[in-house]
Amino acid sequence: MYTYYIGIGSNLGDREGYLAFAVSELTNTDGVRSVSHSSWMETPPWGPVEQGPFLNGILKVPATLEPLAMLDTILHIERLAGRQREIHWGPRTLDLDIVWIEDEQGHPVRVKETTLVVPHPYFWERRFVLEPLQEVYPTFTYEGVSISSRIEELRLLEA
Ligand code: A4P
Ligand code: MG
Repeated sequence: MYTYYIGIGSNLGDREGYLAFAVSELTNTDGVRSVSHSSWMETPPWGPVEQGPFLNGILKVPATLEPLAMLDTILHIERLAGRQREIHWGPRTLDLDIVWIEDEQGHPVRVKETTLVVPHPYFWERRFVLEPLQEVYPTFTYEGVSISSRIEELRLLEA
């Protein structure tokens, strides 16, 4: 059994509907035990692409699926939501990214495959990931730094 922390975001169309769709599809996936999630947060677009605001959150998903099988699952759900891959970092109906994985003992699981890198390479730089992650995992620490102090640091950097 693994615990997956999956970043979810949408900034096109019925954003809330797409997030609810992803929760329901994942809940009905074989090998997924349950899906709980943070609140949905309205966030300004991050990165170089000019685009509308996102609705973001984090899903907490205990599952027996291996990481590459979980990746296939979320890519399939993105496709069902009509996701088209055009602009890198650009607008999307639904984006699902595996941010963090723990094994049954609560140890981090690291993955470095051509199609999957976990922890997600930018997660520690992004408030739109860390703020909802803090809701579902308040004791989270990364390389000795607590999630609350990292969020504070990012807020100061952006101010
Ligand atoms: N891939 C590798 N590692 C992973 C992982 N940990 N989780 C591969 C999921 N996929 C992973 O992704 C391309 C490929 O990455 C996948 O096929 C998989 O094999 P993609 O979703 O098609 O590409 P993308 O979305 O253009 O890139 P990426 O890196 O997912 O974009 P990001 O980093 O998600 O950035 N601002 C706000 N406020 N909120 C947002 O949610 N999102 C983005 C997109 C930009 N700005 C944003 C937000
Ligand atoms: Mg993605």
